[in-house]
Amino acid sequence: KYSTMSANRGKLIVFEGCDRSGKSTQCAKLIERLRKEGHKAELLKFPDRTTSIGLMINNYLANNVDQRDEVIHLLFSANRWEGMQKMTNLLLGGTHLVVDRYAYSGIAYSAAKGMDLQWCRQPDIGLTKPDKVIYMTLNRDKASERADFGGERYEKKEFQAKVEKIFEQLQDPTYWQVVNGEGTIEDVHENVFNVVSPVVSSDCGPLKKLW
Ligand code: DGP
Ligand code: NA
Ligand code: NA
Repeated sequence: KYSTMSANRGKLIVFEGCDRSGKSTQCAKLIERLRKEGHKAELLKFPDRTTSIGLMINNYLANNVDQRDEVIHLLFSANRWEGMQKMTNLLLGGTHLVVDRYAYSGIAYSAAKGMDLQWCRQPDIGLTKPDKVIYMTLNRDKASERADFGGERYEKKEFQAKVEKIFEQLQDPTYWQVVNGEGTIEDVHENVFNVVSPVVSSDCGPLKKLW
């Protein structure tokens, strides 16, 4: 039975940032911590490569196939829409969601190719709005030295620099928090948890929509 009281709903915490900025590691640490503190919490990741749309995205990222920029943009968005019912159910049932990438990546990676930013925003209109976005930064030289960098389509230093520029444009201080990813995993986690802790224990009101 879903709670209709917004104070009891789960909170939507999204991690954003360039490739190899440490998002996935911090998402896993945060889930572990929230559960240890007695919260219900689930980890989600976009793109979700397990669906049939996700497999098409995976083939594109692995450079197995090409797609028009508009087509891949819409597939990434559709992949988020596929997850919406499950996300809403979990949030209304009181489970906090920690999400590794969301609509902001959708805009940043497509606009970095030179696509029109306003066009890029459209398909994600109406997705559930995060209660907090943790934007992880990391020096590009350090990011590119991390394991496996360069394996996929977008993992090129010059392209990541463009992505970073768009993320900076998208930042909204009313619900974004920048976290420097350069410390130890534990130190960065403490910074992340200090941001998330007040969010999970506060009344954020009813679920809202982008944009
Ligand atoms: P990840 O599995 O988090 O490493 O993401 C795979 C790659 O796809 C990464 O380079 C970021 C990029 N990406 C994530 N979401 C989107 C999106 O919505 N649109 C585009 N064009 N790229 C995205
Ligand atoms: Na990646
Ligand atoms: Na990752």
